[in-house]
Amino acid sequence: VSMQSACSDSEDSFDFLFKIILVGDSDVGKTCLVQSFKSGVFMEKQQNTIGVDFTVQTMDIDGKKVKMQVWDTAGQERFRTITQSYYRSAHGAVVAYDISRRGTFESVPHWIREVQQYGAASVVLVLVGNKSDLHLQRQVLFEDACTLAEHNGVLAALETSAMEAQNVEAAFVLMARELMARNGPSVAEEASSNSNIFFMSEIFHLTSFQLS
Ligand SMILES: Nc1nc2c(ncn2[C@@H]2O[C@H](COP(=O)(O)OP(=O)(O)O)[C@@H](O)[C@H]2O)c(=O)[nH]1
Ligand SMILES: [Mg+2]
Repeated sequence: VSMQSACSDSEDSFDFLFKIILVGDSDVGKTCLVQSFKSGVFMEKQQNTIGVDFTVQTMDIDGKKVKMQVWDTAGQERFRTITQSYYRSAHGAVVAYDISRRGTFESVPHWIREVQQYGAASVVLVLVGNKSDLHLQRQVLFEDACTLAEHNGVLAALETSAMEAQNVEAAFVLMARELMARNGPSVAEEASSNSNIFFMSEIFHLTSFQLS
């Protein structure tokens, strides 16, 4: 799998192209997260898109043009039957749960196993506790998410709110930075000195995760 393309002068040129998949139980807000990442807009009701498999978002990260191809499910996760091809050739996976529904957090190991079973061994995992705006209904401690992340080889854990556009971009940026670091030595040097990366070794020093 080639992650890095040659740079060209065309408008569609990019330095990196990554396929990112979203997994997690129904209604945790996966589609809203993609929507928020793509447009910065929260839409209350998300249709299950049929025919459209992914959205593309291009970002400028550390002076590189990074194209993120973000794949969302079409609601099949309700039956826990996401097709294996969904996982194939993914570089990164966002494993999402809802901080106000404990059951969705308890499903996280299942989703991580699916990614590890059907995806490449090198897939970068980021654990996202969505709906952080519902903190009054919180059923999952951030500390528990960190512990789970640490025990499952997950790059980082963070809490997001698609509704309030909190940390959504951060989740994708830290995923992209890690993938860039793995695929370009010059980028890795830059990235290691950047405080925006929160690896598991650092995350325990944070009680809340805030980028902007
Ligand atoms: N309060 C709150 N609700 C959210 C948030 N993200 C999504 N939702 C709601 O959660 C429900 C499920 O969202 P959706 O994106 O369709 O979940 P999916 O099944 O995982 O794709 C919808 O009613 C959304 O409006 C969030 O950050 N905060
Ligand atoms: Mg959805």
